[in-house]
Amino acid sequence: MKKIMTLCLVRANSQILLGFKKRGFGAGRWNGFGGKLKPGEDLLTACRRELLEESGLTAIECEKKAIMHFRFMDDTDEIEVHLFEVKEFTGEPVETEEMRPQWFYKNEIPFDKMWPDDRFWFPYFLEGKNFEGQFFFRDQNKLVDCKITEVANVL
Ligand code: 8OG
Repeated sequence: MKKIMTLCLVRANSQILLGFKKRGFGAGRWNGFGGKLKPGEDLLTACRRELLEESGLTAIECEKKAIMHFRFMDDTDEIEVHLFEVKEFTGEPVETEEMRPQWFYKNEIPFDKMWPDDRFWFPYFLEGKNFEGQFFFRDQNKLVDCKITEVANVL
């Protein structure tokens, strides 16, 4: 089965907003904001909802930047993550029970406290590229294979 998720990265004043995940899948790591689609929900609606729920920000515009496929050795399910970028929003970041938000400059991104694949694809995102990625994990801490391709348009 395929689990479809959104991931939203907010950019403002040369900084990226990340949230420290306090509970659930990926807890203890910094990440963008996102999660599973609700039944009947489209990607954009889910992206805006998750961003608001987890950071307190309302997206004015979301731009699709990437599609990433994650497979784990001990799990037949595949995770498909749709990455969006938000450059315009209203509101101020607020800490929620799930996430503690913080702005980071490009050279301060805490890759050693993020998903292990992020250090490979973040440079594409930071350079404004669209891309597709395939990632294969042994477990949640060990990435064993990764392939990233720049694309003109993300489907
Ligand atoms: O609903 P939940 O918080 O469990 O959603 C997980 C979030 O984590 C969702 O936004 C998708 C995202 N995510 C993965 N894998 C990876 C990954 O390898 N790197 C990053 N940066 N985010 C990921 O599911």
